[in-house]
Amino acid sequence: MSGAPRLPPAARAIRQGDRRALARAITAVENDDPAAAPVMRALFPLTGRVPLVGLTGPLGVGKSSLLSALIGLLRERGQRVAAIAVDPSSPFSGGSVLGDRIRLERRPDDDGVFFRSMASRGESGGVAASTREVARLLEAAGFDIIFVETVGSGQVDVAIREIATTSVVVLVPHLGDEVQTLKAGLFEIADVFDVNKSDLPGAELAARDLTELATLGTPRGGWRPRIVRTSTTTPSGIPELWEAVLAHEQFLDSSGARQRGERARLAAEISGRLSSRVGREVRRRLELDAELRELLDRVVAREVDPASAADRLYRDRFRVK
Ligand SMILES: Nc1nc2c(ncn2[C@@H]2O[C@H](COP(=O)(O)OP(=O)(O)OP(=O)(O)O)[C@@H](O)[C@H]2O)c(=O)[nH]1
Ligand SMILES: [Mg+2]
Repeated sequence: MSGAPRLPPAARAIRQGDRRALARAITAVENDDPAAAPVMRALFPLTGRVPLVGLTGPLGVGKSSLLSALIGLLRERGQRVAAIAVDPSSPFSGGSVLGDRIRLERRPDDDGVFFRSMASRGESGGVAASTREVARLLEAAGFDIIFVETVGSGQVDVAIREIATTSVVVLVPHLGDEVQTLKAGLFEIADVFDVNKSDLPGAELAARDLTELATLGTPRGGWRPRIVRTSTTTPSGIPELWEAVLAHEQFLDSSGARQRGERARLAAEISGRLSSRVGREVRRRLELDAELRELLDRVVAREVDPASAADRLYRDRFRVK
């Protein structure tokens, strides 16, 4: 491995497949531990080459079951697969989250699979950034394909586009009303639509409906979303789902969209990090810095409105020169 001796010990251990070093680094990233920075810095140049496949969709549509089925398929093909499940922020949806863990972690003897659950803590920019960092660690550890399962606050996670190279939106037959109203939004997100639970009635109709919409819409960046049908219970359609993902990955390479997408994601990552950091700093200084506290006092006294206060702060303190 060229350059390997210059890696910090923790980064080298990750490259060599040390699972404990990998788990420790992931925890450090999740906790915003400064110890993660040198490891991330050293590994970054080695990353950005593997498919990062996002699975999103309403609660209970079968995302985790599909993930299990896809992992099974890819393991048979000899690929090393990692999966990150971004938990919904509410701890009270715990039942199915626990179910996910049980379903996915039951491969204790297989070192070609790695599964990690991550808490999503409010700020979606923050989740996207730390998910991408964890994905980089997994890539550096030698995984060939990385999956991310998320449930967004609006049922489908828009932030998945900031993470994934290919986004799969999973739906079920008889799309509910809320999904109907989301449809336009779904087309902004989905590279692949999967109608799962196609063992239930109505799957064909749902798939046809989506196909029609996909044909009518303008293809985003030259790609028309693929529509597939799966059932994890039968099981059926799993290889076809993977084929659709690969077709999109190949499109990214042949069209030059991969570089453009990565550039946009990295720009979002930098600005997301910067704005959350500036936001924290401003909140802290509004109480600690005498001048800023006085400004806040004046806003509280209704002498200055919040927008003018923000304008003034931006102008005086934060404008990028
Ligand atoms: N009939 C049928 N049931 C399925 C299928 N796939 C999953 N299920 C069931 O749907 C339920 C939810 O499956 P999960 O895989 O946990 O769904 P999920 O989308 O990961 O759920 P959350 O992570 O809680 O949003 C479980 O009871 C599964 O057994 C399918 O293809 N057909
Ligand atoms: Mg799940």
